[in-house]
Amino acid sequence: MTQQRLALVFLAGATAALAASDWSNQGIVYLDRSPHVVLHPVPVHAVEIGKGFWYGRRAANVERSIPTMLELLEAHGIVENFQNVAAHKNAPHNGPLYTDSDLYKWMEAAAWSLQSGDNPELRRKLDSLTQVIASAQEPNGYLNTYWSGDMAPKRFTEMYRSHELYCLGHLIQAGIAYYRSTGSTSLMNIGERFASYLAADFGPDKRPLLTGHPELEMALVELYRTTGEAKYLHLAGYLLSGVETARLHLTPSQTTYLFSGLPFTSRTSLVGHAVRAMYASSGATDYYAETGDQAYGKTLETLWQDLTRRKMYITGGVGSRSEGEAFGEPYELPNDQAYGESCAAIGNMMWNFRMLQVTGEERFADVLERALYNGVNSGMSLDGTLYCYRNPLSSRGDKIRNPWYETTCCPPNLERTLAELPGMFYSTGKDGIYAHLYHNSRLSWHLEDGTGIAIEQKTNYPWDGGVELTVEPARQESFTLHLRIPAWASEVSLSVNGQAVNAPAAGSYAAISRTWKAGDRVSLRLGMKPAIMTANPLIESDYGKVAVQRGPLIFCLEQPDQSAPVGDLVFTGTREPFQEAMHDDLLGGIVELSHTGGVWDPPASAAPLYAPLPAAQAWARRPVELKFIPYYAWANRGPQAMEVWVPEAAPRK
Ligand code: FUB
Ligand code: ZN
Repeated sequence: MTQQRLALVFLAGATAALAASDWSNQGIVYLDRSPHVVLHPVPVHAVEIGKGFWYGRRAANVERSIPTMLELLEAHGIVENFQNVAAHKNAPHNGPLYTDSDLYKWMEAAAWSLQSGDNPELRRKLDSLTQVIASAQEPNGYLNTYWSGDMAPKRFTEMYRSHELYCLGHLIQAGIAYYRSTGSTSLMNIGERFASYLAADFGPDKRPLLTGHPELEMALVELYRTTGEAKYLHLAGYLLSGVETARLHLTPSQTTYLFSGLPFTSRTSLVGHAVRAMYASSGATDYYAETGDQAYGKTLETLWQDLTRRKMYITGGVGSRSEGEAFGEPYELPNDQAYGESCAAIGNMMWNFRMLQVTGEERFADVLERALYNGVNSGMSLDGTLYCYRNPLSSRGDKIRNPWYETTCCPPNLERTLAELPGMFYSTGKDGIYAHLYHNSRLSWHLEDGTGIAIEQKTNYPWDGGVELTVEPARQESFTLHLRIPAWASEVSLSVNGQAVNAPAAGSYAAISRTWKAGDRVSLRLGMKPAIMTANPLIESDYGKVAVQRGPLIFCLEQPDQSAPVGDLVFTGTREPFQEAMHDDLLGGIVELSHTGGVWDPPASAAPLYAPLPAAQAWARRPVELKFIPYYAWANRGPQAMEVWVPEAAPRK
């Protein structure tokens, strides 16, 4: 344990209800006692992220995003809402009715960030905010600044839209994060008091309850894991059981949109509000991890197939329609109109992270990584101060990044995701350890038999697919090191202490079983040949188009790098190679890909709207070089035209 962790253990001694070793050992989800999982994620503090891709993103998060977001939350009166309720001032509520959750999400981000670097000032801020929040809580545990004062009589009467339980879910998650980072239960206790009130007063034989916006389900399961109180697991099960459709007079269109209010196990496809569906699926996976209820396992698999075969963008983004922030029909994946809310891509990651722990199957890590590097990563600007709410895959140059949104759910969600990221790198399993993500980093943890282990990764991932790992068990020990071989890897080679080992196929974990000793070296090479990707022909918006993927990154054409308008460009010569160049001074340091292409000449805008085929075929196109940048980096040079899917055409004279 580092000095900093020791200091925190000491600091927390006075307030921790559970044993110190307990809280500091818990990951972003704590599965050590969960009977139906294969893997157990390591805590955030166990992985120190070294220089490289995520180092800069996470530094911007801690140095700029987290501090400026608190200033904005304060400036918009979000903290004041709690002060007003505490002071019984019947003042107008600031922000939308769910905005308590934005502060809670910010607190969760700040709390997880403490595990990668203590910050006494931030801890003091979290403590003082905790006091403000506590002072707004009612004696029976109820807490929501919107449904207070004049609105109090309407509590629990409009749960299809009230977000009372959604806000509580975020409060509990923030409290758990703070507990796991410092041992202080003060914030978690506030959430627990509210959850305890719900468990006592609501249920099948009592008052009916509905999450309306799923979120509380996963928070309750995590609260159960943290406190051992079974009533929270039962409450989560009751919410997922969706038995209150009739008592709450819910209509079919409500239960579709809300992804709540019907039995989760009756769902056969992803419909309605995308964030709600992703959070519900995450909560249901948590519930399955504790109960092993096969009906949940079956439904989760069905929904995952629906997601990955019919409804997910190549960026890992989800949610096709602006109207209702919703999933569309199968294969309805428009590029410019894409909703692709940052929160939905984060929900996709959260769900796949949980499915990975439950099953140990690599396919879930692939989706997690796809969303992380692309549809989530695009959500925050490189300097950490501007955010995307929508993440389209095509743009004519609309302004897409803003410092603040009236509905500001995405910015603190992105912040908490970056803060907790080290907790997604490794898991332990009964026979050894699993590496899911690659980056310069050092793991300091232990195997499940208690043997200490450190793993040093040296790599330039995701720019380069070479990863050198040095394994340092505390004593010579037989176990299996499972290394993820992503499905995208164009070639794979593997050696241990210089001796080649049979590498498994892409899309699996390489299981290296041996007696390990300190200093053993593993060399992994993942081919990152740029791939020209095509879409299922049923995706109308991508028909006749190609996208470019290299390693985990999806690329795009952005206007500043092109010699002609992006909308006039076509991809040609699919057998020709890409040129790859690392530019340290472009967009924070990226690999840029160049490929042959064509441009309409004269420009397409000069062509008639419709023309007979021979006339169109005679339309000239001159060769041009296309320059691709990673998708996540777009819109960092102001609003710009951009395309992920580029029309593909045979070369013409
Ligand atoms: O409703 C609360 C949050 O605001 C949702 O998660 C987002 O999709 C946005 O609607
Ligand atoms: Zn959002």
